[in-house]
Amino acid sequence: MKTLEYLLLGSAAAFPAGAMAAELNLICSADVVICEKLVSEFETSHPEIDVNMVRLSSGEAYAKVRAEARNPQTDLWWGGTGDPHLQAAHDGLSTQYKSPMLDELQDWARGQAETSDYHTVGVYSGALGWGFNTEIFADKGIEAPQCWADLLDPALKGEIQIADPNSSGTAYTTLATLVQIMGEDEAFDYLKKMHANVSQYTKSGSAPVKAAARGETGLGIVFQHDAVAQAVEGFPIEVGSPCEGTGYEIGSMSLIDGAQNEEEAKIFYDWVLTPEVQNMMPDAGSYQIPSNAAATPPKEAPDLTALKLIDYDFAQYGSAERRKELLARWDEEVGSLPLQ
Ligand code: S7P
Repeated sequence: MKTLEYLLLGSAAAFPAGAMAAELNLICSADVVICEKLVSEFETSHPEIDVNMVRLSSGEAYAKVRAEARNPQTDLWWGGTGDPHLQAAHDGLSTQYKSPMLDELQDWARGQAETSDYHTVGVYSGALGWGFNTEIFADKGIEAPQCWADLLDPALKGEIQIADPNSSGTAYTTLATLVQIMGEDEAFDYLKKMHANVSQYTKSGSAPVKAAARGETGLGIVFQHDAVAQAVEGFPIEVGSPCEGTGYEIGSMSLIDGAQNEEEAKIFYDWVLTPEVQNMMPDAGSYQIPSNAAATPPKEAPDLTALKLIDYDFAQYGSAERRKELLARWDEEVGSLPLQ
């Protein structure tokens, strides 16, 4: 992400003429604003390393890492929901790394490392829910939804957006959450009924609440922190947390097996787990709970201890078999239905 001008002028003191900058090829699966902030802060503090970053949704990132398995072009995958990181670990696409920062992390972040035999680690956490546009709801006289069941209200016809779980970790977390709350057959019945209210399945997980913020749809099923981000920006968005309970993510990070720039990847890995870096996340509109126990959770972040969280089974729903099975069933029974 360095400009030509920087390379020619700004780095002159750091690099003798003819010296090549070290590189890091990074996939970033959180919101693009935080991805760009992390890259620019890292390059400022480590001017010797030039970061090539691509922003991809969690499922797309997994697909890229998998497609590159024989000739890895990616060194490090930061952010995005934990399930596809666990699947990558299971598939041997990521490699074991025990960061010296591990002891500083919250139990849930270390737990993610233990579940994957240290092939991935938790970087942040956040709960699923929705954000709805209070002006659209008031104009149309729609009651604020309290529960997953309320999203089947015919008054919401054409007013819901959610991402496609094949590309989006947020939407896969929703699918896995509903299966854990309702049972698999009941969850698919529910999703087929809710389909009548869905106007679009987006590629990225946070797009639905961005659309709701701009008045393009009434409600987006998203991580609550992504709805908070829109409300903080001043959009008429209210955050909802389902009464039946809800799932949550352990956003994760994985070092890619066979990375061409493994040393640089480890430098970024350790750096991004520090409290100083995690405390910068709200500056980029990112309101998840940080994984370093010494970092300060943003004051705007939903208080996860006050929510009705399910005991999300990360090992099962991050397993390659279960994820493939649920996505195939979603394609066949929900994704194939015509939009109204
Ligand atoms: O915006 C932050 C965030 O919600 O984005 C990640 C998400 O998985 C990326 O979007 P996709 O659903 O498109 O994969 C979350 O990990 C993160 O909290």
